[in-house]
Amino acid sequence: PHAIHLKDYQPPEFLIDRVELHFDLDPDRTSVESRLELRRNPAATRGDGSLRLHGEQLELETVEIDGNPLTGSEYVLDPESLTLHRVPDRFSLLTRVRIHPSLNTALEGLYQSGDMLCTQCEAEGFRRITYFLDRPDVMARYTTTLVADRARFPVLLSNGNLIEECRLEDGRHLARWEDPFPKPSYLFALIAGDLRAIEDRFTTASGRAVDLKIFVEPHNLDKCDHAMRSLKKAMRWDEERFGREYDLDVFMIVAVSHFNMGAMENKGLNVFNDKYVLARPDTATDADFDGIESVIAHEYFHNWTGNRITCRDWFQLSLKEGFTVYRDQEFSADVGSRGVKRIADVRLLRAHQFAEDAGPMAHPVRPDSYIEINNFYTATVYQKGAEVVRMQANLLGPDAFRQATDLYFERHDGQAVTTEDFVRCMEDASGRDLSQFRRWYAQAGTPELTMQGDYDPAAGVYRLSVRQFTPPTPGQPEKRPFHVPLAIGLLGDDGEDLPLRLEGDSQAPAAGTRVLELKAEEETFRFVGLDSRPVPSLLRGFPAPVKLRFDYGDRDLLFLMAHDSDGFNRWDAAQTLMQRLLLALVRDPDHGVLDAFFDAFREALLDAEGDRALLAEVLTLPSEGYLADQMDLVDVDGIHRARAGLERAIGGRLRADLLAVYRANAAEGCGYVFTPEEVGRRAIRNLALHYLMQSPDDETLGLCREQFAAGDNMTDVMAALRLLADHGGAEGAEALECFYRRWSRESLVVDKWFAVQASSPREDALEQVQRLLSHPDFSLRNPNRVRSLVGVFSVANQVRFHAADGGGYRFLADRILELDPLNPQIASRLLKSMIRWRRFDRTRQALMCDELRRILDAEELSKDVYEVASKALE
Ligand code: BAL
Ligand code: ZN
Repeated sequence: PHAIHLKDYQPPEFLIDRVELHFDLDPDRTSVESRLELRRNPAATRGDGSLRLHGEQLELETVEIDGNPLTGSEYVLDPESLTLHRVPDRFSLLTRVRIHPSLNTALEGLYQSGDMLCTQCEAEGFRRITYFLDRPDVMARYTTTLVADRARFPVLLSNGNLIEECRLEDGRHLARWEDPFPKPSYLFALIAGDLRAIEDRFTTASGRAVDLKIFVEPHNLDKCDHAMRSLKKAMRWDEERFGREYDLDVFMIVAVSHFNMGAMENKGLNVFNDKYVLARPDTATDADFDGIESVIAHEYFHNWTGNRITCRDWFQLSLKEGFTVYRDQEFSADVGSRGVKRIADVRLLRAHQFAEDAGPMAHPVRPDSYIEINNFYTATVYQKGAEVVRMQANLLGPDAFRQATDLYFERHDGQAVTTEDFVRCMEDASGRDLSQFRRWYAQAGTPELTMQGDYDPAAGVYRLSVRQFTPPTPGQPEKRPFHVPLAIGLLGDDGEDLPLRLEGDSQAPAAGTRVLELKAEEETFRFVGLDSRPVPSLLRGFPAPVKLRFDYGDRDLLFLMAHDSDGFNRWDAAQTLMQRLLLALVRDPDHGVLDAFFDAFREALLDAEGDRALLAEVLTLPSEGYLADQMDLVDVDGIHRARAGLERAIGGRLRADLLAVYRANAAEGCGYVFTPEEVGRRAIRNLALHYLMQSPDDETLGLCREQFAAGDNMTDVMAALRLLADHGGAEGAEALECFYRRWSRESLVVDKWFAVQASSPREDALEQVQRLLSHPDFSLRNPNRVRSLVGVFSVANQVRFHAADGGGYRFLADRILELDPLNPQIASRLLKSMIRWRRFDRTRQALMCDELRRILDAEELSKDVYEVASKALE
């Protein structure tokens, strides 16, 4: 396999203006006829004049140019393309191919999921449907005709508006769809199935009526209300916040049970992993409701950021993904709790993106090269990309940022553009110079900011010096300084914010947060007019994707935790304290825990006034994975022992308080509602139960059993099930058995049942996971099921996956080798939990490397797995 480089980008030699597709659909044998109107691209700079169309796994039957059939000697076919030499400057090309959806286990292109047929074309799936210029900078208008058996596939959908429907002979029927907007092939979609829809209507700001339809299999019709509510909220929000209106007469969502990604933003026809559509209070948790709201919004927002304006090439993926994640984050913050949302997003970034930046697959937000683009749908492109947009929004301020996004939509509508075009709009609308800022797109790695503060009482000056350093990443041994926004506050003795007056300021600013801009490798900021030593509140709201090193004393952290006006930094201070304590306990199990820690924990726990969701975040210990990331050499067992020990100690020492919180936060009988307040109430209550169950007695076990049996909502039932299953014994087995019996027909709930067992820290977890491989409900062909068992075990069960005997590694490598021939995308994703082997002890290093080599030695490895395994061993 060879790498593709950004520096080699060339505009396409041909453009396609119109596409007419005709599908004769059958799961075993589908015929695809395609008519393309092609012309030479006047902007093309290079080429030999021939037309090379992408195509994979297609059985070619016919090729015609302007109605004249070509013979086999007039074109060249290879497994990846169809090349036509000597073509006119403008012509019509007809091809007819056969494909086999039921044999398509990779779930790219046209495939069968259950009884339906569906497509996934991003990034390069369209070439498995027909021969095409399958690259995002070729944008065309599509008309799609679908023909299928009427009884088996009564619903036939594609992009755009329905323009014709009729019955045909032999029980078949036809539907024709026309999409008036030019689009790249990765946004093509079709669906055929026996589906039902819930329908609604949305009137846009300018008065256009849009039909909204969510299609699901008939038995899921009662689980679509939350998705529909979320969609309407997202449509209104995008009008109000970004001035973006929807542009077709109909917006459709289809829920599919076999899906590699979370969802896909195909024009007018979003196809979703059903996990991000289906929810009823008794089948889905608060986290599921939350995920649905944000993914529905994310895909909808792509209509402007991705579809109307798309990417020139796949190196620009973050142009649409980073911006759209930023948009969905802001939406969730506005409709839910802004503080809690920011914490959740930063937790995710630190856990996944920082880890990616520190490993062998580290890459910039705009990568320079790839072997397989599917490997670059990463936390860096998505989450760090969103942070890069957020920094620009904050540097410009809300008004200028809105002007800049308006300019972007106006200037580039209908085009395929680059991240550079995006930044230029930010500059042109605001007059700001972002030349140094652009490094965020080009340089990989997480900058480390080392700060030092010192107070001069005689002068009343607080000096804050900041040094930035970004560690080397593969292919980038040295980094140049970033342009980093620093949002900072200073707290006085009473915990109130002080005015941040810099030396040279003509007037004193108001007390609060001030955004400084770091550009050099090292800078010192001098704050004047301070009567006593302030406590600095650094990086408020997490203004940049960086790591902070500042030598806080424990007392300062406790002070910030209690007083900081910035909720994010109150949480961060608590996390730093807990992390510090846990790492000390890893190094020395006899380190002991001061009473002051339990006192602060109790004080926060009993804060009746506070936002409960925020409180639950503050009182949750950093995860084992996150603690591992803070160590040069990961002590797998030490981390588990220390964290479990501290949880037990909290559960024991604060038993009475936790019980009181558990009881005080009982539901008040109004049934399940998904509001920030109720989500917060359930979160703090289940956290209290979690701590209590770390050293359970008859009373807490009884509470847990009661909650499991009585819970009318999946949030509470799952919380109790997890605790009972981890507790083990007859109780655990019984709860698991009872849960399975009740929910065995609800696939998404069965996923939870697998996941609970896969993430259990119980010593026999791997044996149990091995047994579950032979469970009749387990299938390697369903990505959600694979993720719930194999993915959860390898990502969310550090102590058992990294067991010193290497059993976890062997298990994962075996699954990857089984999966790779079926579904390379999923196989390659699973592999990512074994690539940071350098951080472990020699024994584990050797075990992981053996498995990586075993994988690389396999015959006919996919490009996806090859790229990850080979980079891991470089
Ligand atoms: N475009 C792939 C799925 C998503 O990010 O929306
Ligand atoms: Zn996206």
